[in-house]
Amino acid sequence: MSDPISIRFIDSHTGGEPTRVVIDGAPICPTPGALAARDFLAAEADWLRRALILEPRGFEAIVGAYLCEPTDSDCVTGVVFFNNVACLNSCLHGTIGLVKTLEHLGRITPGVHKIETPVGVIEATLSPNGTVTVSNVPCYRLVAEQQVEVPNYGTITGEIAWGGNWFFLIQNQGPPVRFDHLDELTAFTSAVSQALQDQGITGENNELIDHIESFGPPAPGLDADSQNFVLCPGKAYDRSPCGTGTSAKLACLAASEKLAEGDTWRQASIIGTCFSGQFTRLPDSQKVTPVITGSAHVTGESTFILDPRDPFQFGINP
Ligand code: PYC
Repeated sequence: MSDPISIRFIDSHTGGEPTRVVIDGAPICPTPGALAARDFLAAEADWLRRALILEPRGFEAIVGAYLCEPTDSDCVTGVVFFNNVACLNSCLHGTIGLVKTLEHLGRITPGVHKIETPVGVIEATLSPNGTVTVSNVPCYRLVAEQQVEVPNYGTITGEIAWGGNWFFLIQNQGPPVRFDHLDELTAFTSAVSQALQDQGITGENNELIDHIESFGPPAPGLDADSQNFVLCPGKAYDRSPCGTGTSAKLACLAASEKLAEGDTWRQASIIGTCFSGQFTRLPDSQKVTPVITGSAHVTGESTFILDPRDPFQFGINP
């Protein structure tokens, strides 16, 4: 029987949404680049994702981060984020958590840091006051009014947008966007997700729309323009306002001219935490560059032991 494997990691949360950054013990991807690392993780090292995120060591809301050598030497690191079901295209709450983790490790100080992801290079600015501002990849609205027939809910109309992941954005339909309606919101957005798949409604190039966002007015007392509930692939809800989701929202607001370039949008999450965002328009294009600001806190550092004698070495129901 082989020896136990030790995996060192640092945990943080961004607006309540956890990020687990692996800092030692992971298998090393032989090819540089975040895209190559995503393929490597999926094909050769999915056990790492399962061991770190699934119970008994994790739970469904945690997003893991695997660091890799970037192809672009201007980048401080490459990263692939993953959750309870697969690798993600991108994750901005995770990026904010990663930046605070790199600061905690003494690898970076306040300033601008480029990070390579599978969907492109993003730029994160760590401020002396501890907040992190991420300039995202170009984002855009693909469809302004997409109808989908959702069993038990009827016709739901939403926007389809790219924010680094594919989103279906629903405004003022379904259950109230309030924390005490979590179960109904999860059931509603899961039904929308299934209906989109069943009816062949996708992002560009037939890509799966794997995040569903439901928006409503902010709860009284919240200093925000809107409150959201975000269903992630794997059925966990985002405790943060979702950075890629807020980017998709900004792309929609830009496309419908409901927010001017440079103006601030404050997006509250279902638990009441906030990201603020602005966008700039890209020349000769319908695309925008969203810039999202949030804060994260390191919550712990630890080592997992994966013991070959443990029936749940790689998680329950891997
Ligand atoms: O913040 O972009 C985000 C995100 C994606 C999935 C969970 N959080």
